[in-house]
Amino acid sequence: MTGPDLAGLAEQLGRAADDVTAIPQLAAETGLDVDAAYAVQAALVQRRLGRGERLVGLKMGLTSKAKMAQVGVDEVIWGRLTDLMRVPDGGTVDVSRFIHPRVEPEVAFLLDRLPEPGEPVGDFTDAVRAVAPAIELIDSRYANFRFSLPDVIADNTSAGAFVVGPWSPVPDGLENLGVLLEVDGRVAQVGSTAAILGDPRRALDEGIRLAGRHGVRLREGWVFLAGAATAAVPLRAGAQVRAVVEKLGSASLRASS
Ligand code: 0L1
Ligand code: MG
Repeated sequence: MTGPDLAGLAEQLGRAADDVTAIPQLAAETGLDVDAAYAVQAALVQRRLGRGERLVGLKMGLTSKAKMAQVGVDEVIWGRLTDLMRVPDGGTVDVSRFIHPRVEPEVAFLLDRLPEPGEPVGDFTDAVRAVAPAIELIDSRYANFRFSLPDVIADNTSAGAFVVGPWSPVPDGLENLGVLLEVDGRVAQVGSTAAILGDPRRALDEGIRLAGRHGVRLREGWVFLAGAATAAVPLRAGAQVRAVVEKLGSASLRASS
């Protein structure tokens, strides 16, 4: 019996993103499981690297109960970030590149020296050089933003774009900082960094552990998106978005009209 055509699935997902056209879910039809889905994700991102993009970090997904409830999936997942996904703080995102974009407020880490996979992070401030408020733009390549766990993993955890605000030294506590997502100056979501696995620092342990299972080692200088503190909100053309994290400041983007 042959397994799913992993390269073919990566190609379908890559074309969906290129053509800005949603596709039906793939996993149920093809018998894709979680391990095979991470292999599809690797091939999908390799397709981008083949076009000259560079790997610049890793993101965690579904780290909060709000996010899990929003998409009906209940496991923490991880995906890859490339340089082309990064939008400067205060910059404009071309929304015509995305199918049904949503934005969510996050906390970003700038990685320093990291332990081997399987070893505990130990002192967080040895592993993380700086912390920043961030916005992630997610965009599922599946119709109606609906997917199973293997589907969303294969789709690089809906990664679309991200903005990182100003870096600060790691503050004393990160586990219960207030978070706001504003759209056009109005509060759209309110949350706390406690929603990110109880403490965003835990997301790094999980990222090292889960990515390590697939042979991926986090690198010094990478950006690590720890996960969203609230549910995501649809990004409309022309919207001005700001994520504010207590003690860390804010990050912002504008959606092209
Ligand atoms: O970053 C995230 O939490 C997204 C993970 C995938 C689920 C979604 O698309 O909302
Ligand atoms: Mg996210």
